[in-house]
Amino acid sequence: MDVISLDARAREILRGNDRGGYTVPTAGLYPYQWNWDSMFAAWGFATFDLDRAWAEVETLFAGQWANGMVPHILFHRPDPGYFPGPEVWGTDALAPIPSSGISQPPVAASFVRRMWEQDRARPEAAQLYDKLVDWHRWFMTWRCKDGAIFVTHPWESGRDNAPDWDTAMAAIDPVGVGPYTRRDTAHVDASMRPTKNDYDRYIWLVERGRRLGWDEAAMADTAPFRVACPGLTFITLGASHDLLDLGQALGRDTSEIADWIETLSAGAATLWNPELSAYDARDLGSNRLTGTLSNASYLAWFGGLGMDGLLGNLADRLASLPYPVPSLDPSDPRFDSMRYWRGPTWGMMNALIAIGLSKAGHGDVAETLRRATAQLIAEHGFAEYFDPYIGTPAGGGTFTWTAAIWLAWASPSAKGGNHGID
Ligand code: 9WN
Repeated sequence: MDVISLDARAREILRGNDRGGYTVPTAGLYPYQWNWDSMFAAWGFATFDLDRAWAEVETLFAGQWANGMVPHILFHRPDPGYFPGPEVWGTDALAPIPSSGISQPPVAASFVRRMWEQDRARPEAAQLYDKLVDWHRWFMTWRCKDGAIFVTHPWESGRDNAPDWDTAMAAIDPVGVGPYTRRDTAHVDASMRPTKNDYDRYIWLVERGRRLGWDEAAMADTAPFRVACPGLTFITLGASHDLLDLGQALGRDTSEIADWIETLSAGAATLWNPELSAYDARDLGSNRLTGTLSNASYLAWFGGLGMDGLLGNLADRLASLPYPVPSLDPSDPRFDSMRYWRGPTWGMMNALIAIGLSKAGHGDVAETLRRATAQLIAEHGFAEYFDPYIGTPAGGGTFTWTAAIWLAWASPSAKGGNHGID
């Protein structure tokens, strides 16, 4: 397929996954609005329909809780094809739109900033600004320890079965969970998905939150799962930089955001693993680093940071693999090239890594990554994720965020936002 046809196909995928004001990640497997997927969708829509792009963000923020949390899933319409649905989460008393009880990486401010730059006369960014600040404040209040952002459920990281969580997950005894029926393995081969062991613990954590009424203070007491996440830390940090710039342009007092940036920039050091020469996750239960070099480690530049050694490490990866960046270091014994966040390449992570590289002045490396991602999608389609060695498409097909990052960044026709990725 040539570039014009690929661009047209990507737009067709976004339109096809549009359910009216929100976009599903892919039909069947994920029938609801997911938080960070939606923000990539907005970035993609913004390349050809800015009205629709803003509508996506507004629909997501219509689901914001009074405490500032923006849920990771909004269950706009009932759908029996996904488990766990709203009845399992039990958030009715708190959620303006039926939703999950946890959040997801707050990339929103970064894409809102880009959309605002496309047309500064539009009112949406100013209208959303306070909601974005409230959400970031929720992360800083309830998910920040020693300056790093932690997850209370693997789903909150967006990297569900990443090895970062293995030790903390193993410490959970999922007593009393279920019985339940998974739906994901009816859509996708089980070898590409998390295991039953993982799911028992995912559901056990949801049942615990529900039992505690999703009261953050109550859940923080004796929290069974708390892992500081490099992805969440760097995304919250990078998005805070964008929020601060936006706030200043809107004439707001941004001192609180400046404090968050300082806290997170210093706190990221607690995730540096000298043995890996990379940022790692830290299990707050044992206070130990997890020994994991993931694609989230390379989001440091997105957060405005970077460390000697990290760039060389990434350059090696780009040179040695046909379809980088793998979600786990291939030399790690836990690497599995087709299993979700334990090896496969994710186009949207590549886009975030490249945005960071460009911001940090490593435009040449960002361009290498863009070309590799464009080749992967052109050869293997708009899948959810891909085998990093042979490019085999995996997970769901006709995937929203893969189509979106194609349009906004990977396609040779993309303008690349305002960071010169073209
Ligand atoms: C649970 C929708 C979501 C993404 C996540 C990805 C996967 C869900 C699942 O799909 O998670 O939230 O059921 O597997 O890991 O990043 O937002 O695409």
